[in-house]
Amino acid sequence: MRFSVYSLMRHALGGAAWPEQWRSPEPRAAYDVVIVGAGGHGLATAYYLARDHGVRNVAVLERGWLGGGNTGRNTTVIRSNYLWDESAMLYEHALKLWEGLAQELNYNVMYSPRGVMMLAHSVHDVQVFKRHVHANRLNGIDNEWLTPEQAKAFCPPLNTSSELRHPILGAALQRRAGVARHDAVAWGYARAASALGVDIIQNCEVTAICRVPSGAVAAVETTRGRIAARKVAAVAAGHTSVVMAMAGLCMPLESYPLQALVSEPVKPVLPCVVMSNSIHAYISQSDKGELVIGAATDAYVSYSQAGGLHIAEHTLEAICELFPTFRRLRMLRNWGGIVDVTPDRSPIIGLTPVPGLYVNCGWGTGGFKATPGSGHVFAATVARGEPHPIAAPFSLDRFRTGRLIDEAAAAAVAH
Ligand code: FAD
Ligand code: PYC
Repeated sequence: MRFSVYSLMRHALGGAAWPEQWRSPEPRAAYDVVIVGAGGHGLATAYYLARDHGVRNVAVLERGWLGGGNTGRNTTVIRSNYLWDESAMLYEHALKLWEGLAQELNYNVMYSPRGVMMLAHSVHDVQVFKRHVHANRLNGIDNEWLTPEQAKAFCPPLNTSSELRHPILGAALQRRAGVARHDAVAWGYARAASALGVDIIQNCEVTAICRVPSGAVAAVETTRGRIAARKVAAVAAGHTSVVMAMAGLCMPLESYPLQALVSEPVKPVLPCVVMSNSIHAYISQSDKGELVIGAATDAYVSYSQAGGLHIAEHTLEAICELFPTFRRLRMLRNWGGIVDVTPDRSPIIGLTPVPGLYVNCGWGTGGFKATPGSGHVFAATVARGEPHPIAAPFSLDRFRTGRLIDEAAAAAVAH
């Protein structure tokens, strides 16, 4: 059964048509779907392929370790307060799945809807966030406007003094939004997918995508040998451009370092997530007690998994102005990830010009929140060979047609 795809392809190609460079060694295995990247999105895709579409002959190939990419490096903010209808549908679909995910996976992903508050510091901010509040409510998504006094009541440590260099003029609050435990999400999906028959192979980097003369994908070359595949789904986050180039595709993506840090752990002091796009900082408190603080992307493209120190310093200045009591805390550790950013700051989910090759990428600084929804609609897209209705607007083709989904203002941190 495992080798049926390979045998069929050999038969279809009549042996002689099989390109010389692939003839030896023979593929070690053959799958209906090979997923490149065992982050949350890749693992969720595998899980929903098996659960909803009966596609269980699936391999998830990971060059490092499971969840060791952005999934294990992010600051876990989950929200669905995006501006445009297409995005609202996508992120709200994900938020609804988050609400039942621990039960679904029988794994505690520690989803905690403690509220995400976005601060407005200028007339422009106020206008933009109020526009989001109205747009969200028209889409049935909770979001409300708070005065500075109401923001202070919701988050007592917040400094709402009018003496601030960037005073708080109000805030948009999504109460159903919150945080989760990032690595638990990867492990939860991995365990559930594995239980349904999916193979998850770590330390297995995809180094080439092999295509038959008609152009369709047929196999991937990896550091552990060749693996035949009827379909290949690239879910490689910051390295998507590299993977897609293996199939001759140039993607509308730029890769940037994005960094975060945590303080030493303290008793519960911060009841919600607070974000400030204007001054480039956001903060929450993990269940371990650490204050989780995120910064902006670096200004330059890079594959280095570490952001500039001056950017972290700027973020800490902003945090200390917003929360003067946190000045006394020490930093425990910092880290970075590589995020892939599209021109309109919205993801790409769907088919590609290469038959059998699918892509899920471009989540930039904000894909963790989408993990369940992304996997769910991408699995349907890969299984059926046509876009799931929620995924359809996020096609690669939109960069040709010009039908972009500009979510720059909803991005949590400036980039
Ligand atoms: P990843 O988890 O990166 O998985 C991709 C995997 O592909 C990696 O494990 C990688 O090793 C593997 N891979 C790459 N190339 C190959 C290859 N050739 N062969 C095999 N495997 C390969 N989003 C939010 O919604 N909220 C947040 O608060 C938030 N904060 C963030 C903070 C930071 C510091 C960072 C870096 C990101 C943040 N994000 C946030 C963004 C979020 O982390 C990502 O959008 C999301 O995790 C992407 O998930 P993924 O599964 O697509 O990618
Ligand atoms: O998209 O909400 C978000 C986010 C927070 C931090 C980084 N991204």
